Amino acid sequence: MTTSIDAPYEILTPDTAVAYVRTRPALAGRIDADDVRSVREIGDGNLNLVFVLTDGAGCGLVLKQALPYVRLVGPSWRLTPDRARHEAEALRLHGQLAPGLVPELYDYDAERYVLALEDLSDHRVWRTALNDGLRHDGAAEAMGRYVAAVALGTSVLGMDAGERAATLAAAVNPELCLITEDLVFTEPYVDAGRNSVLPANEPDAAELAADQDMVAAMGRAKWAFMTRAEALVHGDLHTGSVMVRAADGTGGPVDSAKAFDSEFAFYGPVAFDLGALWANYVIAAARATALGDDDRATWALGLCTRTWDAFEAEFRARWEHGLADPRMFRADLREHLLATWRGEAWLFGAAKMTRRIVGLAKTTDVETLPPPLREGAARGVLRTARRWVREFPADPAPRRAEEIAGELLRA
Ligand code: SR1
Ligand code: MG
Repeated sequence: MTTSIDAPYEILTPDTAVAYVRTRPALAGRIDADDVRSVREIGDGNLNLVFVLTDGAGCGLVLKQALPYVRLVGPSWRLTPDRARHEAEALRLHGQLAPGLVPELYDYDAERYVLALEDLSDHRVWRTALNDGLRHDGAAEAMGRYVAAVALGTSVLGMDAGERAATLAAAVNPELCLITEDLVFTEPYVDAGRNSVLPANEPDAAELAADQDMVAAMGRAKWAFMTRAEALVHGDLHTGSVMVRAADGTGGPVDSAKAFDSEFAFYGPVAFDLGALWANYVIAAARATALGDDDRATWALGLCTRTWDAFEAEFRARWEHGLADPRMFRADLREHLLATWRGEAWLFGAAKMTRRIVGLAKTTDVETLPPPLREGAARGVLRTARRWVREFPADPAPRRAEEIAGELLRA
């Protein structure tokens, strides 16, 4: 399949991956290119090719190459491969600010849009682990700390103004942002022909699109997304963008959790990443509720507070020592920002929930449920989103968001 791709640069295949490694000086010593035992293409995302190479000593290396189109749809949807550069630049910066919370980047090839990355074969994608009923406690807190490190370290709060301006300019990522603007904020309400739901959920999707409070809230969310260049956010921080490893080798507490796939990174609202996590916790809870496991649903919803509390604590800690200009950035600003982000996490969470139910690029949490269960899970998620945008101005406590979701998922 990969050999016939029409691209203005050479596309990697399992047969050419080892030869490619030999051409990259930065990869010398990362893997024994003379003793590679396996090359597997494992890309299961919507956009890219991903190869894992393993040598005889067990050393691994990941090569991730951006295709010039959306893999999920095919060559008819062209998409800039320069998204790989955005991912590389975000990874470098985020890795400095939050060591251990993103994969290590060994090399970036700007001519063939290839990132060479740390092998995380001893980790699992958090979403699939959640689908399997595992927990990996500590991952939600790790992601809260990651978002906080990025919020302070890439914004004017923690970065020199000139450096931040240059970073922002390089991070303008219009094609990837347009995908989010369309798929997340617009299409659940104005179908562009890419939406789909079970027949039994068609009334739910129609109610959503006709909900004028929801549409108005999504207009405000889209405005914030498109205008508020607060920090170099991840931009697509769902549970499928987190790799987890349990200390006990099963699904117990994590000794490692890493945010990956930052190709949607851009200067945007800090709460967009928090909302993405919250939305996916709700979706995980919807699966648990559909499967009759209310304890697990309560646990999954509790991840919203866990992420928020870790975010808040880390942000406060970094504020103490990491401010670029403490003359004007004082405690009152810190409290204002935290209150703003806590409320906006509800708004962006609602946006990220509905797109995964009615729009293109759904989630396995819900899609792998048998249709009779999927119907109820989808309805519960859509109702949660609609209630979140109504309630958050009154009570932005994450615990309240969890309670609302719990009630509506069970209804
Ligand atoms: C067309 S790309 C669809 C989705 O895949 C990515 O993971 C993003 O979430 C994007 O919206
Ligand atoms: Mg992705």
